Amino acid sequence: MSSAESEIILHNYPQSPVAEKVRVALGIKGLSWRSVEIPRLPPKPLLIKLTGGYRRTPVMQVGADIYCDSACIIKELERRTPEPTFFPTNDKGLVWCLARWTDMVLFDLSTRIVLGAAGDDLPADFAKDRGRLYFGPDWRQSMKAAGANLPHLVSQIQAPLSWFDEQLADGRAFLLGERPAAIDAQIYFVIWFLRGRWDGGPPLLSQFPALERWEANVKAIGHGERSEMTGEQAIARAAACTPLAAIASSADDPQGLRPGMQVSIVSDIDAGERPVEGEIKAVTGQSITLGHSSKDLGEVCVHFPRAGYVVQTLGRDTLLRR
Ligand SMILES: N[C@@H](CCC(=O)N[C@@H](CS)C(=O)NCC(=O)O)C(=O)O
Repeated sequence: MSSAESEIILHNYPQSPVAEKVRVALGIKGLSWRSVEIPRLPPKPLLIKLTGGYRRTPVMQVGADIYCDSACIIKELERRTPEPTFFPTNDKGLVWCLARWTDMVLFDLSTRIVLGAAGDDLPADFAKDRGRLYFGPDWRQSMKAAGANLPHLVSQIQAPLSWFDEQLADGRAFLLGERPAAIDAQIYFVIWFLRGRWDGGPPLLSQFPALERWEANVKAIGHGERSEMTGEQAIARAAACTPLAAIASSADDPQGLRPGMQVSIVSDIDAGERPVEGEIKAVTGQSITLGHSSKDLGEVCVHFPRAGYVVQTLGRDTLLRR
């Protein structure tokens, strides 16, 4: 494989907290990577062409393989570059459970605080897009309610912040000890978001000295070695490469999913997102890979986690969600 084929490309934009999670993860591994800056708001034609419809940030590309969702990205980075490991202690399974909680509960709470506090100060197009994405169909009402309930929401984030502070109180450099781990990035991005995007962030965080010391340690890791690339170059890269995805399936898939089936996949949150459609290339209990192709792109494989996503065989008309 040529070095270009194995080059890591991250489709991201500077202000994205979930992209910051992955940038720190790349820093933990000390990796070189290419950054494609994508628009902060749709339309995102080049990204959508690669993913087949997934519009969230970030997306990782390696050749003609496209990895959607930070959980999928972190798993793939660990597979491609096992050392230094993201899991320096024997707690990998528990750490994934915790990371799922930070993605769902903690990040959701932090978006409610940041967007609820910003309220009418948000530009109208941004409020409309993120409102629907994070607050659901009745987003105007829910976002107003978040603003009105800010003291309650802050009370809900205070406990997790104190748990992190407790974990770090013995002076350790990182959450699991002296070596940085995936979970540092998977928690840090929420702290980065609260500090950078909400006036109340810095005074709240100053109540947690061990957490602030850790935050500085994580910040000092940096983002690895980054260089820019254009979206057009990323498309050309995908077109020039063949996807790696191996055919994999398990006999006891609860939905009977198998390679060759045509399916759609979308987040299980009602966020108004467009499902990605394609043919299953590989499916396990943890991940699913769909193949899709277009004239100027050739065949690409798009990888998703299984947890948090609804997969449906095409032809059924009811979308199952949580
Ligand atoms: N579960 C996804 C969540 C990604 C997510 O919500 N990212 C935010 C940015 S931080 C987003 O996509 N916002 C809308 C956008 O960028 O268009 C992941 O872990 O990657």
